[in-house]
Amino acid sequence: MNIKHILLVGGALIASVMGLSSCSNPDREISTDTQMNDVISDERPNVVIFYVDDLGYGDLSSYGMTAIETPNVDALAAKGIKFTDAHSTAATCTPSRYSMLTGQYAFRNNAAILPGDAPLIIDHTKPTLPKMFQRAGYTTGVVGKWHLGLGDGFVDWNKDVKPGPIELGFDYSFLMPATGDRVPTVFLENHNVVNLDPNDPITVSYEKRIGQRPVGTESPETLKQTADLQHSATVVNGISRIGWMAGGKSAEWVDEDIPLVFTDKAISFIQENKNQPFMLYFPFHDIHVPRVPNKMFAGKSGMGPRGDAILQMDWMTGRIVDELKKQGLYDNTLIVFSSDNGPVMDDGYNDQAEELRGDHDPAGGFKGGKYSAYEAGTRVPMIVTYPNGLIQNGESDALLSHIDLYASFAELIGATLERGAASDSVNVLPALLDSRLSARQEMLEESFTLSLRSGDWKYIEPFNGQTPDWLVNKTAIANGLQTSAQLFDLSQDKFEKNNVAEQHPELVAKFQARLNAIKK
Ligand code: NG6
Ligand code: CA
Repeated sequence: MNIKHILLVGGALIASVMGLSSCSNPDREISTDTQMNDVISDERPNVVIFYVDDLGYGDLSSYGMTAIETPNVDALAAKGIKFTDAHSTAATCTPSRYSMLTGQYAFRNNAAILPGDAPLIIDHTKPTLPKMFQRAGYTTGVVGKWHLGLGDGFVDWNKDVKPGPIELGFDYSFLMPATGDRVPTVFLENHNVVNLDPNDPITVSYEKRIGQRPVGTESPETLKQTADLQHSATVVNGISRIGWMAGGKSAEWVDEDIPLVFTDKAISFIQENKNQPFMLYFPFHDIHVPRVPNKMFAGKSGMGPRGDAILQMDWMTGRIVDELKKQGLYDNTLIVFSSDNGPVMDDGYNDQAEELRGDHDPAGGFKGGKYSAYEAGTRVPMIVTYPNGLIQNGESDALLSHIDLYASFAELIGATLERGAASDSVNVLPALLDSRLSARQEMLEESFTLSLRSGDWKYIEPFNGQTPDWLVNKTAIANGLQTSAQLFDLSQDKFEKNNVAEQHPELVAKFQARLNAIKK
């Protein structure tokens, strides 16, 4: 380990002991502003978080997929660290993102999947991951799917939409407000809807039908894909959505172009900020439903739109990584590539994901998938690259969670955590940089219930609560929601086939006591 970069931030000496090899970017002179004075040098890395939506552990060729190739992501895996026991914090999107950006478990704030008109669920007066980067002098950006709510409860899409990412510490944001399957189907740049015609204002309702657009239940002939009842409200661009929307015609997105728009915005952000350290959070819409790939990828995977969306996601990753290389930034950028939860085949649209998957196992053998308390709910692909800072690349079985990025990045950039910030986040930076090192001993997995890993043991808390109707009807048991405790020894039983709770009542009691303590 060598002390490579020393800088004075706000008068305090911060020495960051990273294993950085020589890296000198002549452009990388830090500006002198009120936060930064007497700067000696700033070689702190940029940070890019590629956060794919619903990508399963087995959905990359570097993680065993044979049906199609993901060469751009595989190239990252080949040069970086490929984690085999890394986890999203939760088995669904909103709680995962909540935890990554706050360093706190989502259950502490009852963060669950949000409707498209929900208020911002992160308290913007509290510390956040992007604010931590900002305080340390980084420029921060988010481009992609948000799904953490916007506004204070009465959002008017025709005015400044806030609070949102800007108030949470992002200098720039370009968003899909919720999900691709939820209205409003418009982009938001910073505080405003893009291309909105003031004479055609947008209204959104999750309660009742509004507007003149067709709805999926009445006009199936207008649809590119049919959908379940939940996804059969307002039709935009031949896709019926959850929720109703009126107005905003000129602002509607075209689903097939979303990958191009997001990729271009990310590239512009990199170009504009190449001269100072930046953090870019890039949450993909892919491979979430509705899967409506661009014509470059439609029909190319042989597995239908879900496979095509994987190819599209890989292409987007490649373009952004290429831009980092073109700008001479790649070597000094720490890239995290991962997914917000496990895989799902049918998530509401008839896109034949199941019928066309052939032998492909999106969960890579693990039990469950998106929504599930079993491993495939949160065990996701995770790759870290950072040529100037990696100590040892290769495969790592370190146990870690995305909730740890907050504390780990603080260490990476020499920032101190504010009091009370990121209280559930553990600094696992050494393991992010060295594939030989372990990280956590214990880790929580959130789903509709809670699971606790302790080394190779996995405990699933009994579940007696309520789930949404669509989950109860379809898959509650398959998702690990049982009224009695479940315990698995993953060292013998990686795929959670054999519940040994009855054989180990003392362990079950210990796990439950520990969970209760974490909850407090
Ligand atoms: C569910 C939707 C599902 C998906 C999910 C959020 C129904 C029946 N299902 O409520 O399609 O949108 O929410 O996915 O409405 S996530 O990856 O953003 O968590
Ligand atoms: Ca998701």
